[in-house]
Amino acid sequence: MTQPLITFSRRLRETPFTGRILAGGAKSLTVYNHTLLPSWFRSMEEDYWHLVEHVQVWDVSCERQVQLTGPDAYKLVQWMTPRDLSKAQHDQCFYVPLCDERGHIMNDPIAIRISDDTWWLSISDSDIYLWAKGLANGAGLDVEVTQPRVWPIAVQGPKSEILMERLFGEEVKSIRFFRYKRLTWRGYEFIVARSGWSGQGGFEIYIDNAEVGLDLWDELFSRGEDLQVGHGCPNNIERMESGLLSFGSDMDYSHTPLQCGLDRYCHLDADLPSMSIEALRAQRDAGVESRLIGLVAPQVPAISGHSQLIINDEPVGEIMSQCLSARFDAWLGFVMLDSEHIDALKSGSEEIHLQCYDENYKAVFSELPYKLEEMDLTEREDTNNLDDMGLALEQT
Ligand code: THG
Repeated sequence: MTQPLITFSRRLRETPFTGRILAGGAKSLTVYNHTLLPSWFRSMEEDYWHLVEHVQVWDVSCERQVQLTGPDAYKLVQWMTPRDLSKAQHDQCFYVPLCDERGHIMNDPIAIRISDDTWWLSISDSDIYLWAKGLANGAGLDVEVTQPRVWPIAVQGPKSEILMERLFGEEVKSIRFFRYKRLTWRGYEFIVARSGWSGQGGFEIYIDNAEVGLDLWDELFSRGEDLQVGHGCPNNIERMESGLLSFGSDMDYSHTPLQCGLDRYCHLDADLPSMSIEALRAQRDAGVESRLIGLVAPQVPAISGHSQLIINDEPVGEIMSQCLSARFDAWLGFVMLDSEHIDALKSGSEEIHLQCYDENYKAVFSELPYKLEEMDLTEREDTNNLDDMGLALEQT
């Protein structure tokens, strides 16, 4: 399928690494926070296998930092999230739903405590800079909201620690999950966190100097040759298998974290000055009307934006994200489904089918994250070229 081109301009931001990812063979790009983000290099599947076996360097500059700095920085971030950040240490990162007064999700960034009075929100795809500025100014808070020139890059995959140690030394190994350290490379200090949008383990480096960042990027590749380091980017198949959510796809402004299985990031019994607490408590007590679940349909030939879910001949639910697993012969869907149907599927009183190109395939219910190894699926032997099926358009 021929895809239209995207026209670059100053509105659509390049990153310091755009030249590198184009030279590295990025075949498809998407736009995230008004910024270019590669979506695959060789093919979605080949990228997947390379990621789970080796190490990749990702340009995730599009995960922009919204900086809150000033005496009221904590007050502002805590107002925006129902996750308790009151005991945050100076080296900590937190995955946080940001929610409005109705409890609806505005974004799901990683919040990073930089210092006593500075926080970074490493945002997903919505304009939190505007929301945070509006809140701060409207409430007269003593906090400055800015978007500093910081571009995160990710080093992901099972060999990421070996590669990172070669550049930053042994201290890299002591960084715990969702913690960061300030580590020096060629005399320049970077924030290095153990985090990243894959289930394969790895690090993120917050580049705040484009020139040094490019040299660092090049050295990751030159020192990682024997590890088969490669270009990569967040991979839709891998992140679905690992149960990582994508704001804008799996959930949007109309959903609450309680509908998305993000309950563990909502401290509803704590006495927090968060604007969403009351609405979320009410929703918890009343029960959610619909919820994000996983479906698995074995033996589906392709994915399609026109697929539908059917219970008792009626269309139900909404497919938020979908892919064909690389490992198993299975279609995977993240689906927003009415709670009534979820109960009926679990009890076995209803069956759900995926209707794809006029064929019906029985789907199996799963909570997220999936436990695919336990689901009695057939391992794939073929290597369908998924990109020929317009997958690049779907999997973003
Ligand atoms: N790294 C950085 N910024 C980001 C992302 C990132 N901004 C946008 C987007 N990704 C934010 N969304 C997520 C979603 C999930 C996770 C991280 C960011 C994640 N979740 C783990 C999980 O669900 O297993 C663990 C979360 C936890 O236990 O705290 O990693 O990737 N810089």
